[in-house]
Amino acid sequence: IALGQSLRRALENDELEMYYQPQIDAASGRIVGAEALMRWNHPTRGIVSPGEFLPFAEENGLMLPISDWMIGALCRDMLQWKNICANQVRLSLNLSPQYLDRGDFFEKMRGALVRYGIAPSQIEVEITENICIRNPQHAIEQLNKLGQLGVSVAIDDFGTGYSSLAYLHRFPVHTIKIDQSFVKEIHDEYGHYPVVLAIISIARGLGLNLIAEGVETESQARYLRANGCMTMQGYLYHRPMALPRFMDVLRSQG
Ligand code: G
Ligand code: G
Ligand code: MN
Ligand code: NA
Repeated sequence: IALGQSLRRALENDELEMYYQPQIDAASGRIVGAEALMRWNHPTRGIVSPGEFLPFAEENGLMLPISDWMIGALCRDMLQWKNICANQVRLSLNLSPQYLDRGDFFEKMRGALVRYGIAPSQIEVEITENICIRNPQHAIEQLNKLGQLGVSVAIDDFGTGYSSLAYLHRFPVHTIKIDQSFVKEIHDEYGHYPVVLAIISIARGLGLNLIAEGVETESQARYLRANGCMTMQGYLYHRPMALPRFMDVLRSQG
């Protein structure tokens, strides 16, 4: 339908833009990473979120060109912010399973990193647990390919999808992200939230990094921190923002 057609045009007209949401180390208060989130600056509808247009992209064969565009855009943006914070801020990007299914994603990504001179260790790729549903063996191969690229891998929305617990220790995974639905349930820092504690304990047991998403209140941050989750992402700290603002925020933390 109409959105699909105009999405094609949006790519050509440069209407897509990457936003950045900082990830904060609770101990130091410093920005240690940023998640890249896509936005569509639609000429009449204003800013459209990827939740609305990525499903169209998937159905209309636009996911691959959009992902290729995104990787180039991220590399160009990173070159700018590298001047401010050297290599202290890692970039997380979301890759759709469709993109990973394409045989040449490895070459595409490696090509972009080499072309822009970006160290793969500065990149984390977020995938959802559901990548394992169809074919766990294939998923392991894709994750191994990401590992060979030298980027790290985060499981996004952890705990909401297909339970990959049986595979987690076999996957080359570095980070799990506590889904915001679990964080939302934390209303009282003195309460007891067993699902959150279980996820923290899984991460600790497997030696994985942990990031809490959707942190909106001080109580949530205090509860997470008291229980050993030290990296936070959410409106309490920063909303996703366009590159110029993000660079201002990086500058202001010195
Ligand atoms: O930022 P927002 O809440 O609108 O994002 C909605 C969803 O879209 C999230 O689940 C997020 O993971 C996904 N998303 C955001 N940016 C990208 C992107 O660049 N690529 C892919 N594949 N998904 C994205
Ligand atoms: O699926 P994924 O986890 O990649 O999506 C993250 C989404 O959550 C983004 O669309 C982002 O805009 C949104 N988000 C980030 N922080 C918060 C928050 O504190 N509260 C809410 N409600 N959404 C958030
Ligand atoms: Mn994500
Ligand atoms: Na998530």
